[in-house]
Amino acid sequence: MAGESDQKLESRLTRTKQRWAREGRFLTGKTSRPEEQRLPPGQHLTKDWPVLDLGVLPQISRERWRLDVYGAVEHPIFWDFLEFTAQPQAKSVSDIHCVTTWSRYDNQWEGLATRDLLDACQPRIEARHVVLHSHDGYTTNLTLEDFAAEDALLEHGWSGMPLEAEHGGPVRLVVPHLYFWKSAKWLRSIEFLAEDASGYWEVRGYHNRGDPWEEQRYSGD
Ligand SMILES: Nc1nc2c(c(=O)[nH]1)N[C@H]1C(S)=C(S)[C@@H](COP(=O)(O)O)O[C@H]1N2
Ligand SMILES: [Mo]
Repeated sequence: MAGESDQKLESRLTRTKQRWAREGRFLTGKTSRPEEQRLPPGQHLTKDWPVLDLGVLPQISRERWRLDVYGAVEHPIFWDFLEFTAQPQAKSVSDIHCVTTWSRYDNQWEGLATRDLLDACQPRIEARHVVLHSHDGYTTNLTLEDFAAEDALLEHGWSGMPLEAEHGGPVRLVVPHLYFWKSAKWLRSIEFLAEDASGYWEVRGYHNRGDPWEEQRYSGD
C-alpha cells in the first residue's frame, strides 16, 4: 500500500499541509472545552461546506459499493449497500472541525452508528485500534474507543439526501469529536487491529488522535 500508490497521492495540497505540520501553523496554544465554548481554539465558522481531499474523486455507485470489515473481529462483514442500509438506522446532528481551521455547525447525518457495527462484527478482546481504508487510497487510524463514540456514524445521508460523491458518498465515516481528517470519505473497508497503524496524514506530521478541543493538530502537539 505504501510507496508507489502513495506517491500518486502527493498533491501540492499534501506538500503544503505537511509544511504546516512542520511549522505548527494555526496553533493558538489555547485549549477549551465544548461546555464552555462551541468553537474550538483556532477555528472559524463557515456556512458552506468545503470539499477537502487528495484531489481524486472515486465514482462508486451504490450498486457497486461494498463494505469489508476484517481483522480482529469474531464476525467479518461483507455487505453490499442494501445489506448495509438494512442495519439499524441512526440520525445525528453534529459540528465539523477541519484542521485547516474551518468549522461547520449543525450537520444532519444519517447512517449506521459505529456502535451498531461493533455489535454486528464483535471485535475480539485484543482489538484496540481501527484503520479506515478508502477508495482513493486514503487511510486513517482511530482507537477503538474513539471509533465507538456515541455520535460516530457510517454516514450515507446528509440533510435528508444521499451523501454526495464529493463529500465521500456512497458512505463515509463521521467522528464529530475529532478533526475531520479522521472521517474517511468513500469508505471501502474497516480493519480492526491489536496494534496501532498510522494513516495517510498521521505519517505526514498530523496528530495521532486529533482532538480539536485540545488543539491536537500536529504530531508532537
Ligand atoms: N478518503 C478520503 N477521506 C478523507 C480525505 C481524503 O482525502 N480522502 N480527507 C480528509 C480531510 S483532510 C477532511 S478535512 C475531510 C473533508 O471532508 P469534506 O470534503 O466532505 O469536507 O475528509 C477527510 N476524509
Ligand atoms: Mo482536513
